[in-house]
Amino acid sequence: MSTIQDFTGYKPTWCSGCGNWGIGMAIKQTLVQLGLTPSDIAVVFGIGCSGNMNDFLNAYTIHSLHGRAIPNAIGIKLANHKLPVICVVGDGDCYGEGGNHLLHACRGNHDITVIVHDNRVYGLTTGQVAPTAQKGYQSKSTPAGIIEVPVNPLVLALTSGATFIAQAFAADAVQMATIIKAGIEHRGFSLINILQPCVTFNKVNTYQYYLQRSYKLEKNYQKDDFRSALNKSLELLEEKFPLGVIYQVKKPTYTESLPQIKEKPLVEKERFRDFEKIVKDFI
Ligand SMILES: Cc1ncc(C[n+]2csc(CCOP(=O)(O)OP(=O)(O)O)c2C)c(N)n1
Repeated sequence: MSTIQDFTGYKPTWCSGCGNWGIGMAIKQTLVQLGLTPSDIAVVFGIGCSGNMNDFLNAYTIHSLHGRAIPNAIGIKLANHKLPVICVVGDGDCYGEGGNHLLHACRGNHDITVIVHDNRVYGLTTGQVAPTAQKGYQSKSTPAGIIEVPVNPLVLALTSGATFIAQAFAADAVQMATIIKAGIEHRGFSLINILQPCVTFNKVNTYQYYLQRSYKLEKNYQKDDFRSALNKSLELLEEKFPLGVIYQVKKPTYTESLPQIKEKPLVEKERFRDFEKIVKDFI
């Protein structure tokens, strides 16, 4: 049985009060609850304050490129679809630079869990505007206010084919852990958008801001109904934030649909075990 300590890496360098602390703890709690050890899971990080968790979490990790966590995660999953694979990324990373990868991962129902730290800014590079920021939001990169309308990640994922869509709040570690666990257990593509206050660079979308505008989904909410999920996701237009699993349906995953690896993962196939030979074949 593993413990939080087993998953603990270096001491985080996040600002005090940053929502990332809660998210980091919820991820570790989930991995313990799932009975995993650090070598049972692959975690792919993007670049950002969120991506710096690469050093703070002890597991098999890749600190990839900005916007490129998802294709790395898909690659790992294709090589070994028995392994749980999660991505930890920022909103700039996943909805901006890597937006294209998100769309196609949803379309393929790739069995990965994407956890997005949605702080509406580029935190690591000191507060430029990110794609989820509200129109008119003033930042050092948009002193007169952002001109573009915000990306709605929930609608984007839903209409692109994701089979699990959830939203959580960085101040509620218990609900976050429940949702992350459900996302990892879900077979198929899961997007978990976490509302994460950036206490240093975003003075608008604060803890208070989200506390006043968020609510937990009703107990009788039908998460397998596409129209209900669409309506819930559209509430972002009014800055209302439903928290919980907004959509979940069962559909074949990408690897389940791929005849070549139906019978066993690529890594277990004899001819892929001889790494020296594969390298020789290519050079
Ligand atoms: C290809 C590329 N473009 C830009 C950068 C510079 N860069 C590093 S972190 C970052 C912003 C990160 O913002 P976000 O993804 O929202 O994560 P956060 O820091 O807010 O957690 C940028 C633009 C980079 N490292 N690589």
